[in-house]
Amino acid sequence: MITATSTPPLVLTFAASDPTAGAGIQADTLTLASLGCHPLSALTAVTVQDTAGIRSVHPVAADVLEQQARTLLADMRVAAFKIGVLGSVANVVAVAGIVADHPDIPLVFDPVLTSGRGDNLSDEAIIAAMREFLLPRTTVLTPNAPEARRLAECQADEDERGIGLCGRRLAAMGAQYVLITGTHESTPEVINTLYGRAGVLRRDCWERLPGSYHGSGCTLASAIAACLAGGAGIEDAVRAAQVYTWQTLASGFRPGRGQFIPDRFFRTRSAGRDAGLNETEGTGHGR
Ligand code: PXL
Repeated sequence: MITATSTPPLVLTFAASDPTAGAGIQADTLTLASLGCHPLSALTAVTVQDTAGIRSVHPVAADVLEQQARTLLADMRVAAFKIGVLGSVANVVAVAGIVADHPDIPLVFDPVLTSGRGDNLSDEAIIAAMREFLLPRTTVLTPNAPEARRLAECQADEDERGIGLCGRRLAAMGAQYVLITGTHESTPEVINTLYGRAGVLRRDCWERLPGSYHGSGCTLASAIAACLAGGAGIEDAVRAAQVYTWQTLASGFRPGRGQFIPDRFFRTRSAGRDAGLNETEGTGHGR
């Protein structure tokens, strides 16, 4: 007999495929699942990449993207949206139209402009479309400091006042909350600052880890979406998502010749290790 169990919170992510599963839709899916949500996805683009860099980006046609999302939304009650790489101006406009039809669903927008390795993921036309169509509908915007400067058109210094100007400007452009991450800044610790319409709401400092990570921004934004979908308030969601993300990075692994990948299943894997399930040598071989 099949028994119905309760449905976990549903989070719909609009993102591009990253075959390494370091970033993109795979990163979102892993993060959302590990935090107890059910991940729905609308694919915006296909990338060809390995852990060392991106070879090419192939946007999905806007009408196909739109059909994916609208089909899901007609069937299921989504608790939060998360947006990552969109791939084209037409895709920005299509996603903006979809989320505008669901104004009560919180929206976490990670405005990815380049990869951590410097590959371009959004040109100036896409950035202009993000400003015009998506920022005014965003609940939590999660740029890193260089993205915040470009998006806000603000040549701000690295100091608190400089980056604070970008945060306030992005809030004035329509985002309800702006979490600017400090990974790319030269401070000894990583300082992440949350701005609201009235200014700074909280500032969190994190030990700077030595590795170079692929997908930390996707992990953070998806974790915020998962917490919001689970009913947390903005500040609690932002705090809990940072704790989780830092732990995934501290447990990160290097599967290839390039960057480290955050381990979104660090809890399951350490529990498995404790139970002796991940042992690669010793007993248990079939031959
Ligand atoms: O980490 C940002 C990001 C998001 N989405 C995709 C990516 C990257 C970075 O490389 O490839 C698909």
